[in-house]
Amino acid sequence: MKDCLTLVNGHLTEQQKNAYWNDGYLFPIDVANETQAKNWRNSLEKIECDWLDNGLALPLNTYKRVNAQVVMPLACEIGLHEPILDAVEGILGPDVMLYSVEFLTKEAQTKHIVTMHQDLAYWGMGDMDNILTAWLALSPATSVSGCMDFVCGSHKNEILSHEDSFDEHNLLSRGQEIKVDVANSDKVAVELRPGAMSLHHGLTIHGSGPNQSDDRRIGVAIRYVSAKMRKAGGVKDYAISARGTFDDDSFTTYAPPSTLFSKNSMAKYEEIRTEQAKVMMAGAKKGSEIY
Ligand SMILES: O=C(O)CCC(=O)C(=O)O
Repeated sequence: MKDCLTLVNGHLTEQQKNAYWNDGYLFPIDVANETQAKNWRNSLEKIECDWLDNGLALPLNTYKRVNAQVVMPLACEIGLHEPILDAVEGILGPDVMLYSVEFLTKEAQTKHIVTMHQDLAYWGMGDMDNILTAWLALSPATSVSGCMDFVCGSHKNEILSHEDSFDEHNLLSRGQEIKVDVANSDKVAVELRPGAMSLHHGLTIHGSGPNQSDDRRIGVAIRYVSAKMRKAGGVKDYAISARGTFDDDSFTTYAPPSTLFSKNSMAKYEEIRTEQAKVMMAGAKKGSEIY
């Protein structure tokens, strides 16, 4: 595993910012110590234990897998964690919104994978440079446990053609995969210790293999947009204000939830899910739900 990058007072250096724009990613960045990462993991696992069969309108996994920040205070706590925002600000600038928090778990010794894709292929974002993903490890992310692989410089492509597989072992909503073969030698393994994160551009080609380890591989993918972001076709979307200022032209903002799965936050979740599904599942041959 590579040593974590040295930041200056928690902020990215010019050299690190340049590396992000050149390569389409940056890692490993230390944003939480071992105890903090363990506490977050424990809180997530307690929710999984308490709420698995607890009468939620949708399967628990749906809430964890997309827009968890709408209904889970834990997701907001992670998404608004200052050291993460300090690094994100170095790329997106001072006005940052929290767009989505996604808990991406691969159970020990399972076949789940993420096929090579570009995030922006289906998100309907008009603007490619004003969105990024911070992916935080809550358990060791290694080549054995199914860490992500990035393709260096691939964000310099436009959105490439993708194909939907809807494979049951694919963690992605449509099982989408770029129609280009990526050689193993072009893949950079994004190995992270718990509490470290990577940043990646929305056009960076990436995916991940199965978890062949004896521990769960737990990651939190946090999507941020800058206040400059405008969605294609003037479509409005939803976000939580994280830092700085923004106008309401493109994103409707809403407050972080104060309690887990509250009635109000569940109604907001449904509203957002319905609106986003119209964009994300446009043209899909099967189904119209996001996850
Ligand atoms: O968690 C993974 O393995 C893949 C995550 C991913 O595709 C993403 O964060 O964009």
